[in-house]
Amino acid sequence: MLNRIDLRAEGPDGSSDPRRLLPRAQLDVSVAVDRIRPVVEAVRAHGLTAIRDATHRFDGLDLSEFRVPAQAIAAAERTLDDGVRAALVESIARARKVHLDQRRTDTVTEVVPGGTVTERWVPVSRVGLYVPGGLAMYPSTVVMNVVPAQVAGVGALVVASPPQAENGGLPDARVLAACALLGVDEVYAVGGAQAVAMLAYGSDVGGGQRCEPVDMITGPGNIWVTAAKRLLRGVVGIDAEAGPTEIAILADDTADPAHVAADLISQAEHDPLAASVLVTPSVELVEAVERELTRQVAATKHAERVTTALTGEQSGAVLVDDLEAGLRVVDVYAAEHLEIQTRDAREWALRVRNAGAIFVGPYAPVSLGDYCAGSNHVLPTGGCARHSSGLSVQSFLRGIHIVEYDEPALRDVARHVVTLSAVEDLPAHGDAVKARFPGADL
Ligand code: HSO
Ligand code: ZN
Repeated sequence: MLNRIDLRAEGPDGSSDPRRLLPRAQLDVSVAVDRIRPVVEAVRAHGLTAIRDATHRFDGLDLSEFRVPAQAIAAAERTLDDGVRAALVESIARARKVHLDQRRTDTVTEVVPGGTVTERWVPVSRVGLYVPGGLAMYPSTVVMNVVPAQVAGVGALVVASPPQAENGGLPDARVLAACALLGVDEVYAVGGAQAVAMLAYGSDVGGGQRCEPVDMITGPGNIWVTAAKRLLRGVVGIDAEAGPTEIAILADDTADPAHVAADLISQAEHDPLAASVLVTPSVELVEAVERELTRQVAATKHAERVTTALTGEQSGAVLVDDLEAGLRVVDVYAAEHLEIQTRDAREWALRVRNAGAIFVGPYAPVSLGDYCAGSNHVLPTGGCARHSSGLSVQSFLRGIHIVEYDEPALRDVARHVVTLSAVEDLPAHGDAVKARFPGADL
């Protein structure tokens, strides 16, 4: 089922580039940007009327008020199935525990006597979270975006999610229930590019209510939402662009093929473009995993999209000479999720340089991390793990430097400032310092 990529013949230097061998699916966001530009412009210019028009066109619903009433949010929570509530509560509690440990403390550095730089961590004031509706409807994603923002101290957190005809024009009930459990009470039944534009520019939303503009937008979305976020980057802060999900598994002959197959399938279930990659020196393991895939895929609910993902060119079984070579492969690939199922798994995990999150040993499958590990599931895809991390408390903080120098401390360094300003042919910079010390030879 998986493409076989045999790197053993390539020699011990591991020079083959798995980025070439395992091409990543590319979404053409730029075409979508041109398509949604008029919608974004209309919301900017006409606010509510444009949101109504777009909702009519894209969601097929005639709505005049878009703010979800507090009673509807509370009702969604009350009618939540007990098991689902318990699972969400546990997911929230574990995520909160981990994210509380990510809080930053301000630092004061005494650069010289009388001269200090304080780094103060200040949360973003107002954040908009986009929560998709339809195919990808994930209350867990509400948890993973809201928890770090709340722990960071974000003052106002608002959610936008498409109206659902089956829920009387409100967003999905499970999304509303997750908002209620997290204490988020400003929710809008707006989806697509019009939601991103509403969050970025602010708008009347009917019923005498208004959505004020946010400073930053996070959360996943379809190609139109991604395009709108790309278009509005700069007007507001935007988190990373999320591509199709990826799992890579570095395994040796100690791995259980049934677990490996189940984990490859679990992420393939998200999307026909999802990537599932096994990297191993063991031919026997690859063959056993193939047998398991055939058996398990036949029994899985979303067999069709799983099969498309597993057989796509973005997925494969990569044979390497040994785990050292395997480590080089997973580092170049820089997967969103990396599992290590080997002897001494922890030691291997600590040597990995590029991955969004690493899942160690037989009892830490990626799906644990998707819901209940405490870790965040909003992670860099498409090789971005080479330079970026997943969503965290830090994503919602800005480090502001506060510079305090007294007169002797400035006098002491003044000539260096004057020299550097002259080198850059910006003498007025130096003059601003000289103005403080009339008559001094600087
Ligand atoms: N694996 C997805 C997150 C998710 N899984 C949500 C289930 N629900 C991307 O990390
Ligand atoms: Zn998942």
